[in-house]
Amino acid sequence: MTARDAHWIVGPGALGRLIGLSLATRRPPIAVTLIGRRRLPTEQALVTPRGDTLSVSVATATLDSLPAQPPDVVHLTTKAYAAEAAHAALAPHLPAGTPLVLWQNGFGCQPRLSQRHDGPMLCATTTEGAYLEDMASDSRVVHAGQGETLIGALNNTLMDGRPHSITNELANALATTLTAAGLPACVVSDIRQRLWQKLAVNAAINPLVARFRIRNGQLRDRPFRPMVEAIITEVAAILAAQGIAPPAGDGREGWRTLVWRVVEGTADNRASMLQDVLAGRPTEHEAILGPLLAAARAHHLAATRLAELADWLKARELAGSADSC
Ligand code: KPL
Repeated sequence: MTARDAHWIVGPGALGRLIGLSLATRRPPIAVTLIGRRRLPTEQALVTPRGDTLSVSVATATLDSLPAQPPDVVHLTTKAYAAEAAHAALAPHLPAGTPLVLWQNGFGCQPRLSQRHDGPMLCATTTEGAYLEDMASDSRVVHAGQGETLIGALNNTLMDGRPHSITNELANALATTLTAAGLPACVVSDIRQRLWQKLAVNAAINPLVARFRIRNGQLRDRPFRPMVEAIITEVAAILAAQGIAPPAGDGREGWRTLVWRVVEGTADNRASMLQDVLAGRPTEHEAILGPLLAAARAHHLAATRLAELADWLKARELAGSADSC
């Protein structure tokens, strides 16, 4: 990956726009094309965490009318439930060997796309905070909180166990590029673990705050605190059976520390799933709760609380309304 590479951002929601506009404002700037279902304005604005507004000109396109010039790297930044359809629409137009970076939450589409994509594939998980402002003009993203991005390959070894040099080189180059664009990134050798760790946090926070329409910090109070604790108990047992450890500490205590730290750090946030529910959009429940429930079934473990929340989120979607409480 070089400074002259062309990056396609497919699924330019808040995160995609943050990545695209950060790359495009880098010096020297990187060629970025934002590709969505509808064409976005080419004049975009990025509000930095310090409150400065940067004006950015980028190319834009749609999945139905892609640029003639192929990309050097594709970032798939759609919601998890839309990733596979977007990849299917895109794949016939990509030269074999085009690198793909998946930015989805949860652990659903990543293993499936790693089987399907004809080229090196990286996964990224990020704690950068961003939201779209001024939805009517569709041209302004706010970089609300500085975070950290971890990048790695799901299948990082060759048949003989040696590290795959292309994905390693690519991961290092991408981490350097993102860091230089103001999005600090590191390469990790255990991205599968990292994706599951983020999934565990999302499973303990997102469905509850979406169900009860509360900010993350309200989970610290009754009646929600015992609900979070009960979910952590289920998640800890499932992840122990899956061989996934918390980032620090052991077992249930390690997961408790992680979840409550994130609740504390994001106390004022409206979590992404709550935002989806309030806007009447589908949620990422399949990608976040689906893998946990499948693992619980496989290991014959109880997951009553997780299943109840998944049922509520599914029912809400079937009813086609944001108000089916
Ligand atoms: O990742 C998040 C989300 O909103 O999806 C958390 C960590 C829950 C912060 O709100």
